[in-house]
Order: sequence, then structure tokens, then C-alpha cells
Amino acid sequence: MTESTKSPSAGGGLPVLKYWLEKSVSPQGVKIWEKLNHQSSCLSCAWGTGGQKGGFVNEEGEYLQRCAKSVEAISAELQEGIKPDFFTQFTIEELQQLDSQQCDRLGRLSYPMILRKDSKHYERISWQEVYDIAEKAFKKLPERVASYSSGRSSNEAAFILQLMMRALGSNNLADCSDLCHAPSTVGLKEVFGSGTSMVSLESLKHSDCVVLIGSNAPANHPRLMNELIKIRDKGGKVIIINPQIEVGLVKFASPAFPIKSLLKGGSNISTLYVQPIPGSDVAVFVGIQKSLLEQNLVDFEYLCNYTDGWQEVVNHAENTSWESITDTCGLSREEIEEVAYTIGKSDKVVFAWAMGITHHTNGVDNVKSIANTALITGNAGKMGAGTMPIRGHSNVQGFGSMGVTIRLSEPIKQALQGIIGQSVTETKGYSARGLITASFHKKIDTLFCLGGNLYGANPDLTEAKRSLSNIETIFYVATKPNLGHFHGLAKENTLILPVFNRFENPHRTTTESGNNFVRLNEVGTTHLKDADLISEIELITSIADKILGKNPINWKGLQDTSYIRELIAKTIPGYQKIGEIDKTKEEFTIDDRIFTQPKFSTANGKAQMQVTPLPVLTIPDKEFFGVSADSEGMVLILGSGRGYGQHNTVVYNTADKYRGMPHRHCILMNREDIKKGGFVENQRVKVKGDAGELNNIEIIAGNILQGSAFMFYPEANVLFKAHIDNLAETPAYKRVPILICSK
Ligand SMILES: Nc1nc2c(c(=O)[nH]1)N[C@H]1C(S)=C(S)[C@@H](COP(=O)(O)OP(=O)(O)OC[C@H]3O[C@@H](n4cnc5c(=O)[nH]c(N)nc54)[C@H](O)[C@@H]3O)O[C@H]1N2
Ligand SMILES: Nc1nc2c(c(=O)[nH]1)N[C@H]1C(S)=C(S)[C@@H](COP(=O)(O)OP(=O)(O)OC[C@H]3O[C@@H](n4cnc5c(=O)[nH]c(N)nc54)[C@H](O)[C@@H]3O)O[C@H]1N2
Ligand code: SF4
Ligand SMILES: [Mo]
Repeated sequence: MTESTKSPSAGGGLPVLKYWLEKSVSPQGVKIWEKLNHQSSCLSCAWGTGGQKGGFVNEEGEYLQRCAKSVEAISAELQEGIKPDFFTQFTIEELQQLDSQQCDRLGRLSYPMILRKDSKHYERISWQEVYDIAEKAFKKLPERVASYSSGRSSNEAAFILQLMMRALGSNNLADCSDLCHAPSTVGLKEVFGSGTSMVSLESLKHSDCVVLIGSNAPANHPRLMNELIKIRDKGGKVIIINPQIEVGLVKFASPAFPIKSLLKGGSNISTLYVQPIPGSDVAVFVGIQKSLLEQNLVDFEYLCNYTDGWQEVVNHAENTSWESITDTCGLSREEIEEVAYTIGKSDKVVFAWAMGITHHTNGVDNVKSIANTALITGNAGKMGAGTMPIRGHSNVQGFGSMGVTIRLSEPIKQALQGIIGQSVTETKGYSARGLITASFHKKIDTLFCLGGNLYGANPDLTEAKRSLSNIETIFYVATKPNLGHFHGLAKENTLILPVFNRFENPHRTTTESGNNFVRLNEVGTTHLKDADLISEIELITSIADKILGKNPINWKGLQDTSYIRELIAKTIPGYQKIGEIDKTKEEFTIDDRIFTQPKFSTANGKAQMQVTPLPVLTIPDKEFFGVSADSEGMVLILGSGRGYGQHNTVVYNTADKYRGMPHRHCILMNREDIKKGGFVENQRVKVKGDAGELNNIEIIAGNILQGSAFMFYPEANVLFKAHIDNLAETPAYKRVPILICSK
């Protein structure tokens, strides 16, 4: 391994501080500081830093909580506007040659554009023409109109988006959460009657043991690491369950603890680190339950008083053999027993997880098996304990709360009927995956994308492209260009509509963090002086006004966002305080989400435990990839995910120093597998999946379980077809069979 690619011994630390310094003393630096201090929540992840008390403050009012990821996001938004003649110079074929980072680096979108059928260029158009096209496009059968959204926009934009769609009679509200935490929402709702984290930031601080499953928090939720450091400092435990050793989960150097970072090279994070086979977490948790029973560490009194269905869950754990558990997950019985003992002997355990749990065909079962383990030890419904899905986008949870979902809850449905003056459609609606399938079958005429990159985020990019090309009109509402704008083209008209970001909006907005805390974002300004931007609120209300008229909703009146907040207060359970927020400026925790008593939001107040069958994990043979059994190469299980320098489909930095991956076209493999397959480190290979192949991929040796491999997304999305969890419709991005061969 060369010096430049040698990975650091701790996550965070000097490379992060260096990034901070470089950016904040750059010519952009003053502007970055101004935006970091702006009273609005961070654009990046859902940990929820920022808000009324300024950009550096977390939900508990603690300072020094802004991380380098947030600087990365702000600095990308502070790029210059794309020049008016840029798109006349370059054809769509030329733009299609750009990679994700190059698309983002073009700069901020600054004027509305259209790519018409048979034209080679995006061309500038007026907002008036945008509305005229929208008027025609939305006047289609409601089931042939759809939206997709990505959780960067505000609660207010989310609320009116779904209000418009429901007033049209459509339930096709696909959202990025369908590709993300939908299994958490579905699973937790069934068990606890509430689909979000039951743990507040305050409550997390009381915990003496955190079990972190399938999360690379050092990269994706950096300020969560501060909490883990503090829990370790007071003698608490951190158990990591992850097939890959993520360096920052072993040791993390946080700028919030400068002395430790500089003198000791960081703080120790994991007390125990176990590496299960990808997709086998149900087996791990059933194993933990079995061991808890054997070690007499089950809280039967709690189970009897506060849960239903526990007897079946206990029987299932008892009756599942150790052999099938260890065979499925690859962990030894001793490893599982040690994890169980640590959980069972701790007073207050938080179970936190991210995509390693949800990106599987049994994602909902994964979530339920974690919930069962929390319940079996009495760790749900008390301060310092509970289940905590760690949400992705900064306001993805707010989108769900506002009703941007195909699974609208009954209370919201009832309340909305009063506003739209008609009943809310009972049609099933298309999730993000459903939408791709429906457009593949030519069932969609119009698609309105509020942010995101539907093309790049989906498995099987060839299929995604073909499907989107069957849609007549696509509106992409965005701040910066991405791959989707150049590859996800419609049959007739593709429009790119530029909007203000969160710190530029001419009106107040709110967002919701993953810990159920509502942030108030103040009015801001943009540095793009000559640009023709619009706010998302103005855009959606203007379209709605054109297509739906003024009755029963005065859409243009809603451009004063305080009226939208009034409607939210009346419609969205737990959100009453938002009606007062313009006066009080009081950010708040949403009611009935944080459980510090074992009384849940189910019909009888008890948690509804359900048996989780062990998955049957198979590895296909070479013939599956269309080659003969005796041909060279080896089959591995690929997990696709994020590098340290990207936000989802948007790449900021190509190298991932922490994993020693110098560029995007790498595959991380276990050293033994490299040998076994007859390969050598840094060799270039071909990677094949069931949908496509990638050539010239460099092998990097890394700390990953034998039999598994890791690659970056969105690039890896050309490889595989969508295999989904049938309940949540989320693709199995973390368990993809691949064949690696030298040619
Ligand atoms: N900087 C930055 N921040 C982000 C994002 C970003 O792209 N960049 N994205 C945001 C979004 S939308 C999301 S959803 C989150 C994502 O946050 P994460 O879920 O942390 O992101 P992933 O890269 O998908 O990593 C998942 C982790 O799961 C592990 N894993 C894979 N398969 C399994 C398995 O079968 N079992 C277990 N137990 N573990 C497994 C992987 O090794 C990896 O460490 O981050 C959010 N925050
Ligand atoms: N293989 C693989 N695929 C995956 C995943 C994986 O782990 N592996 N992860 C999945 C997950 S968890 C998720 S959440 C999805 C992410 O899927 P998406 O949410 O669809 O994708 P993003 O890359 O986050 O979208 C970024 C774009 O949003 C736009 N944007 C940014 N800020 C704003 C704003 O303020 N307003 C508007 N209107 N637009 C804005 C910008 O144009 C930017 O290019 O990808 C999924 N796909
Ligand atoms: S942890 Fe997340 S919310 Fe907090 S500053 Fe970093 S990216 Fe922003
Ligand atoms: Mo996500």
C-alpha cells in the first residue's frame, strides 16, 4: 500500500480538522462561516445540528456540534451559478459523460431549463412556460401522476407537496425513505405503534450501553460519535455489529475532544466488535435472545406487563438451535454470549441502527428482531434506553411526518379530508421502487421530483433509465445538477427547476431531526445575485393554484408559510406546537414519540412482539452470472454504501482514506479472499452482478469479513437488479451476489 492510501488509525481526527481549516480560510471561508452560523438546521444528516440557537448547537443546547460533513454540504451550495450559455455549449450526450462529482461541480442551478423531445440541449425557459407545461402535465388521470422526494426540503414544502398530490386524487408519493429506513418505519409501527426513534438525545446521554448495528456513524452521523465517546468516558459500553471494521468505530478523534484527539490519537469507541455475515442480523439477535434466556437475563415481569406475543418470541429463541444460529450469522456462540451478557448486565441499553439493517430483503424482520431484544431485556420505554433508527437525510423524517408516504395514517387521512374537501384516495400508491416498475410498464405520465436523484439511487441503472424515459414529463426541482438530470430523461419534456436551499429561503421553514426534534429555520439570502431562483413553496403553490384553482384551498395564501404551519398543527399528530412557533420561536420535541415509560402507541399500549424467522442465505454459483462452473473468478456478497467523501449520490471527494480506497472504482476485499481467488492487491478486475458489470475495478485489501466485499454507490448500482423486502419495498443494497474475475 502506498503512503498516500495508507488508512488512518482513527476516524475523524486530523484529516477532518485539515478539511475544516482549508475550507474556512479559503476565499469561500467567510461565506461558509456565515452559513454555519445561520439559524437553520444542517443540510447534511438527520442528527439535527443547528436551528434557532445557531448552527453549532445540538438539541440539548450544547456547542461545538458542527462537523466537516456540514461544511462539505454548505461549500457545495456556495458554488457559483452555472452560466446562462453553458447548456447551449454542451449537448446532452456530452453532459452524460460527466461523473457524479463533475455534475455537482458544474455549480448551482440558476435558471429554469427544459430538454425537449429531439433536442440535444437543455435550454432556458421562463417560469411562465414552466407553469403552462405543468398545467397540462398534471391534468392527467391521478393514478398516472407521481412525485418523488428526497428529505432535504422543509416540512412546509413536504406538507404542500402531499396536499397537492392528495387534492389531485393521487397517492403516488414515492420518497427516498422507501430506499432507506422504510423497514424501520414499518417494523417499529407494528411493534410500538410509532415508526421513529423512541430515544431523544437527552435520553441517549443516560444510556450505559449502545448497540450500534449496521451504521458507519463516523462518516454519516459524525456528531453521534461525541455521544458514544461520552458514554465510554463514564464507563458505559459500545457494542458494534458490522461485517466491516470501520476504523472510526474502533477509535474516533473528535474535534469536540481536542486534547484526547491530539494526545491519544482519539477516543476508543467499541468495547465489543462482532462481524456477522451480511444479511444475517436476525440470526444474531435471535442468538442474543437465546443466550439471554440461558443466562437468566430476561425480564419476564416486564414482558408480562408491557408486551403481547412474548411467549412465541421466547419459544422461537429457545427452539432455534445454536447450530442454525451460528451457521447463519458466522459468529461463534461465545461471541453472541458475550454480547448478550453485556446487554443483559447493563441498566439502560440503546439499540441504534442504520442501512446495514434496512437494506435487506428481510429488513423489516431485522428491525423487529432488534425490537424484540430491547423488549426482552426491558430496554424500551425508559430513560436511557430504547430503539433508535438513525435517520439519513436532514429532513427525511419530517417528510414522513408530513404525510409524504404511500402509507398514510388514519388520523392524518381524516384531518386532510377536511382541508381538501374530498376523501383521500385509498389507492395503494407507488413507492420509489413501485414508481420505477410502474413507469417501466408505461403507467406514469407525469413525475414531479422534489430534490433527490431517483435515477442514481435505484438499483439497475439501465432499467431506471429506460423506465424514466417512458414518462412524458419529468420536473426535477433541485439546487445542483446530478446524474439523474442527464440520464433520467423523459419522453417529451424534462425540466430542471432551480430552488433556494434551506439557508436561502425567503420565508421561515421547519425541519424534523431523527430524534423527533423540530427545528425552526430563519429567513436567509442567496449569494447568486443574477440567478432566477424560486422557493420550493412558491413553486408548488403556484402549480397547485394553476391546476386546482382557489377552492377549497387558497394555495397562493400558503406562500406565507405560517399558514402552512397552522394547517400542520391541525393535521399532524404531535405537531400542535408548530402552530405557535412563529410567536414563541420555541423548537420542540414531537409528542408521543419519545417513550420514557413502557406505554406505547399501540391499541392497548403494549408492545406487539412478533416472531422473526432466520433468513436462509444462499450464495449463487458461477452459472448464475452466465459463466461456466469451472471458469476463473470467485463469487462474493457485496455491500454497497457510502464513501467518506460523498452525500448519497453526490460525490464530493473521490478518495476514502479511512478505508484506504484511493478512488471510486475500487472493491474492498478480505486478504484471504484475494489470495483464494488467485488475485493480488491493486489488480484490476471485472465485477459482474445480475444486471450488469463494471470493468477495471481495483482490488483493495481491507478489514472486511471473508466472503463479503464493499463498493461505493451510486456507481455499484449498474451491477444488480432490485430484490426488495416485500413489506417495505426497500432494495437489498447490502446483500448483492457478485462474480469477480480477472477478465
Ligand atoms: N456524510 C454523509 N452523511 C450521510 C449520508 C452520506 O451519504 N454522507 N447519507 C445519509 C443517508 S440518506 C443515510 S440513509 C445515512 C446512511 O448511513 P449508514 O447506514 O451508516 O451508511 P452506509 O454507507 O449505507 O453504511 C452502512 C453500514 O452497514 C454495514 N453493513 C453492511 N451490511 C450489513 C449487514 O448485513 N449487517 C450489519 N449489521 N451491518 C452491515 C456496512 O459495513 C456499513 O458500515 O447517512 C446519512 N448521512
Ligand atoms: N447501492 C446503493 N444505493 C442506494 C443506497 C445504498 O446504500 N447503496 N442508499 C439509498 C438511500 S439510504 C437513499 S436515502 C437514497 C438517496 O437518494 P436521493 O435522496 O434521491 O439522492 P441524493 O443523492 O441524496 O439527492 C441529491 C440531490 O438533491 C438535490 N438537492 C440538494 N439540496 C436540495 C434542496 O434543498 N432542495 C431540492 N429540491 N433539492 C436539493 C441536489 O440536486 C442533489 O443533487 O439512495 C439509496 N440508494
Ligand atoms: S452530525 Fe449531521 S447534522 Fe450534525 S453537523 Fe454533522 S452532518 Fe450536520
Ligand atoms: Mo438514506
